[in-house]
Amino acid sequence: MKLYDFPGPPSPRRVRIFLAEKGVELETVNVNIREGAQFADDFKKMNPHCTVPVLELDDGSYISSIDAINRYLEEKFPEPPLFGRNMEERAHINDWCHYINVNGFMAVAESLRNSAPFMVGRAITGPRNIEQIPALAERGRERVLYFFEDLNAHLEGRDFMVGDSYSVADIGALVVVDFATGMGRIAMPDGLDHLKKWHAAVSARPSAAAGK
Ligand SMILES: N[C@@H](CCC(=O)N[C@@H](CS)C(=O)NCC(=O)O)C(=O)O
Repeated sequence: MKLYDFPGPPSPRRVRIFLAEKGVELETVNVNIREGAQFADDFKKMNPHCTVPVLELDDGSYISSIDAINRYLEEKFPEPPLFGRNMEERAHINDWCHYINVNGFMAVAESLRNSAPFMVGRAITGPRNIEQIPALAERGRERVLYFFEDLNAHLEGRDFMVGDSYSVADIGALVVVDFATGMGRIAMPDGLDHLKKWHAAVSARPSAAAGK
């Protein structure tokens, strides 16, 4: 296996933290997306969607969705389980991961990619240039604030997103919160104490430093 990676952006970090929690190190190739390396012909042959990360599998094929990558790694390295320990946990983890992707990750991306000067003409990832729509940036920002509120309500009385152990739902939520408050420049409002407590705890795990 080989991981095509780049430190900083949220998507590669989700795989990095996952690997760190498993205690696994993979051979890694840096793809500098700030310099446009995702559009190079050789890279496009591996991933026509022009995004990082990409995982080269043992059979020499490539996958690029985070969910597919982390599920493959879970099967390769089952311990500790990060997709749940039983059917019910797996169902709730999948449920939360979907929510986090659609209402968290996509909302921050909507806000950032439709407003940042360095993303002019790059409102959506991929090989085609797509123009920014400023109103979507405003809507994305609003959605991120709702996302913070929803996570805060869910995390009341909980140490983890699902059940009593750390999972991919915690990884997804941590990366989205850091993406929002970092690159996204959307501060977490005052008063979200459950979210802040959980965020401090998951950020203190050694894996949280991975992919930064
Ligand atoms: N395929 C990934 C998303 C990967 C992605 O969006 N990667 C971003 C970095 S976070 C990227 O490669 N961006 C390149 C670009 O903006 O051109 C998923 O399953 O969510």
